[in-house]
Amino acid sequence: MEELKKGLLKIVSLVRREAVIDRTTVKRILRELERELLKADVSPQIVLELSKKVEERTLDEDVPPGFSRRELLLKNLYEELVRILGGESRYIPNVKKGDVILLVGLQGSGKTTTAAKLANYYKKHGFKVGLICADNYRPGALEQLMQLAAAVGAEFYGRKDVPPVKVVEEGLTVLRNKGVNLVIVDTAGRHKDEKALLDEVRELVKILNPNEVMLVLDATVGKAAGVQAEAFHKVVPIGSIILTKMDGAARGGGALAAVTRTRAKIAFVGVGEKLDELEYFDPSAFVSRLLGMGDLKTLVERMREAQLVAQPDALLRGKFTLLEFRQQLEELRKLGPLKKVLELLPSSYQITPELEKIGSENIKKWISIMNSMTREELLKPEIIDRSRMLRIAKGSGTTVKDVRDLLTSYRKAQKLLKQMSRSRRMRFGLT
Ligand SMILES: Nc1nc2c(ncn2[C@@H]2O[C@H](COP(=O)(O)OP(=O)(O)OP(=O)(O)O)[C@@H](O)[C@H]2O)c(=O)[nH]1
Ligand SMILES: [Mg+2]
Repeated sequence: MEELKKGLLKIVSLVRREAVIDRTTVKRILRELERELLKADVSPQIVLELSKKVEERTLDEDVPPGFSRRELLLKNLYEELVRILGGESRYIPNVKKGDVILLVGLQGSGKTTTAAKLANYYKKHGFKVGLICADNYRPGALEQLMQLAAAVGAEFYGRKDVPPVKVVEEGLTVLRNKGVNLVIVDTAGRHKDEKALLDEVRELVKILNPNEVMLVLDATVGKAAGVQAEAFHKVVPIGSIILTKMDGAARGGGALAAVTRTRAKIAFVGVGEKLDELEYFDPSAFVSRLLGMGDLKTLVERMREAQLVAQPDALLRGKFTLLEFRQQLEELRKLGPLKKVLELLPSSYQITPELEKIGSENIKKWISIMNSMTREELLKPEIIDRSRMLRIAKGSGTTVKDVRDLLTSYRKAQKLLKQMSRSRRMRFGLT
C-alpha cells in the first residue's frame, strides 16, 4: 500500500510544481504516473486505461470558470482512480428478509476470520447475526468458528458428520428459528484441487441462493488477486470482494486495482487479525487519502458543479436528444436565475438571443411538456407528429403551439451545441 501512496504523492506534487500545465506537461506527468503505478504492481492494462482516460479528459474538457487546468488534472486523476476501484455503491443486507451471505475464497485467504469480523460489524449495525460453518475438511475449522462466534456474540451452527450442503440447509432453519436475520456462511478453502473447491461453491450457491456472495482474497498476492477473482467469478456471481491482510500488503494497491475487473465491488478490507480490524471500503475517501489531499473532495465537488453549467461535455460529443435537453433545463432550474447562469459560461461560448430568452416560466412549462412524452419520443423527437403533439399538450395542460415552440427551441439548442463542439475541437487541434 505504501508503495502506491508514495507514487501517487509524487505525482500530485509534480502536478503542483509544474509551471504550466499544457499538453506536453500533462503527457509527461502521466508517463510518470504509469511508472509509479506499475511499480506498485498495478496491472499494465489498468495503468494504460487509467492514464489514457485522464489524458483525454484533461485535454478535452473545458476548464470550468474559476479553476485551472492543473485542478482539472487532479480532479480527473481522482475520479478515474475512484472509477477503477469500483465506483461508489454497496451491498446492504435486508433486515426484514433475513439475508444470507456466502463467503468463498482460497485456503488461508482469511474467510473464517472475516466471517467473524463481518458478524461483529453487522451486529454493531443492529443485525442479529448467525454463523454457519460449512467447512468439514480442515480439522478444527468448526471449533475455530464456534469460538469466534462466541467472542463476537453471534449465533452459531455447525456439525461434522454430514456434508456441507446438508449443514447449511439445517443451519438456515435452526438459526432463523432463533430470530437470526443475517446468516453468514463460512466455507472450506482446502480441497484436493481448485476444481473441487469451485464445484462445491457452485453447489452451495444452488442450495442457499445467497443474497450476496463475498469473495475473500489475500491482498499480499498483489495483482494475482485479479486472476483468482476472475476464476471465482466464472463460477458464481461475486457481489462483493473483501481484501484481507492489507495491513502487511506492500502490493495491496495492485490487488485493489486488479480485482475490480470482475465488476464486483470491494466492500471491506481486512487490516489486522483482530475482530474489529475490518474497514468498510469507500473508494472516494480511500483515493483522497492516497492522494494525500483532504481537501480534494471539496475541490471535486465544486468543480463538478461548475462543469454542469459550463460544460455539458458528453452532450457536445454525443447525441443531444430531448432527454438531455430536459436534464439540462432541470439543472438550469435548480441553479436559479438564468441570466446569472449564462454569465458563468466561458466567453468563448456564444450565447444566442434565443437561449437568453428562455425564461424560468418557459423552463417549467417545457419540463412538464417533456414529462408527458414517452421515452421513445424523448429519444427520437422526429417522430412527434401532430397527433402526438395533441396528446402531449393535453397531458401537460399546454397547447400544441407550446409543444411546437419547445421543439423549435430544442432544435436551435441542438444546432448551437454542434457549432460549439466544432469550434472547441478546432481550438484544441483535434480536427
Ligand atoms: N494480518 C492479518 N492477518 C489476517 C487478516 N485476516 C486473516 N488473517 C490471518 O490469516 C490467517 C488465515 O485466516 P483464516 O480466517 O483461518 O483463513 P481461511 O480462509 O478461513 O482458511 P481456510 O479455512 O484454511 O481456508 C490467520 O492467521 C488469520 O489471523 C488480516 O486482515 N490481517
Ligand atoms: Mg477457514
